[in-house]
Amino acid sequence: MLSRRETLFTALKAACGISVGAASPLGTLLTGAAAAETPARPPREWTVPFGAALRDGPLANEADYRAAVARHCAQAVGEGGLKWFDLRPARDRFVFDQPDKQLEFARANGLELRGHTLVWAEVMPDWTRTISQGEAEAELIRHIETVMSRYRGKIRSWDVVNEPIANDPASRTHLRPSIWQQRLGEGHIALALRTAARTDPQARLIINEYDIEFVGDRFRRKREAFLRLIRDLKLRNVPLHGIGLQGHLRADLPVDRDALSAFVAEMRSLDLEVLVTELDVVDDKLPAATDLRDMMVAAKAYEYLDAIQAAARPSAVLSWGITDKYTWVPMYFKRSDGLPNRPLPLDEAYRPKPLMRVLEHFCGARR
Ligand code: 9MR
Repeated sequence: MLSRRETLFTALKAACGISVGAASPLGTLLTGAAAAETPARPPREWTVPFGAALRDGPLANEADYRAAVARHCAQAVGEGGLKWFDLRPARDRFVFDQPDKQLEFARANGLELRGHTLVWAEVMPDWTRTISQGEAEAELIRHIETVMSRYRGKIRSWDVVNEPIANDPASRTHLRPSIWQQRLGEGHIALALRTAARTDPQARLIINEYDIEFVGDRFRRKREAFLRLIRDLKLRNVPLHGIGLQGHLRADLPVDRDALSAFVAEMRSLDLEVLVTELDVVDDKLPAATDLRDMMVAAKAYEYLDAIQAAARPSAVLSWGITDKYTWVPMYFKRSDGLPNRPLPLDEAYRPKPLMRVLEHFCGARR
């Protein structure tokens, strides 16, 4: 009779063509109730710091949530809080309550808090539409100076610019439309980075982007456009220390291993650090069965992290949430069978899933 493990591997092969040897490292990582039984690795033992995005509701109201983050993470980042929409309800008001609370929690638990984000086309408050072309430069500078100086020496790594490349770039110079792009052109990116460097010379300045990793024409164009922007900034000596690969993986899309490794190698050759900033695995198209689905999610993250690791060790890996209980995924990728999505390292009861073991494998001390 087939063991549970063999049955799962057979199903995995049938569902997504991934062939896993029972004794292979991936096989060991993917299977077994052991995922739930393995004690969490204390964050201080991570060689690549692992972290997660924080959601403010449960952070304020749920002891289990706080305990899970403190137990598993060495880093954290606000899922919201530092975005313009949250921080700037009106032109003359900055509201720092959320990020202040995140920082307090991070510091109390020995976590490094990352800053997300200073420049992004999305979730801009309505009043920003009234910023004129003549005012845009001063407004952007004021925002970055005000926010970064408040957290100087406390938040040491910033997604200064988030998602600068067009969703489906028609050319290598095709950037995402935003009020900054409309008012100031591409120069707003260098302006933001220079302002950030002046405001906090010690901070690590990062540009963060998504959809860099898959097979397909749109993803190739996205990589090329991102690479063009990064090379251009480096060539002009604009301060930039690294890039963030968001890593919102689609379980149904194959990772372009060679292209992703080559991209990471190119970043390293430009002396840039590479972070994985928003890892999760979108499981809307996966089979319903929980065991199999969790394995497929973990296998996808393995495929991705292995391709990055083949070129360079990332300087941190953060998932976009810690528990399936709180995830953005159903906002865009609800399952048609009505089952809850399972994109994150811990299940809704805070039990580690196979994805957590994959993360421990890549980030853990014994590697
Ligand atoms: O997960 C975030 C969600 O809760 C917010 O409503 C949304 C808008 O602020 O942003 C989500 O986070 C996004 C991140 O900031 C940038 N990359 C994509 C993330 C998922 O949409």
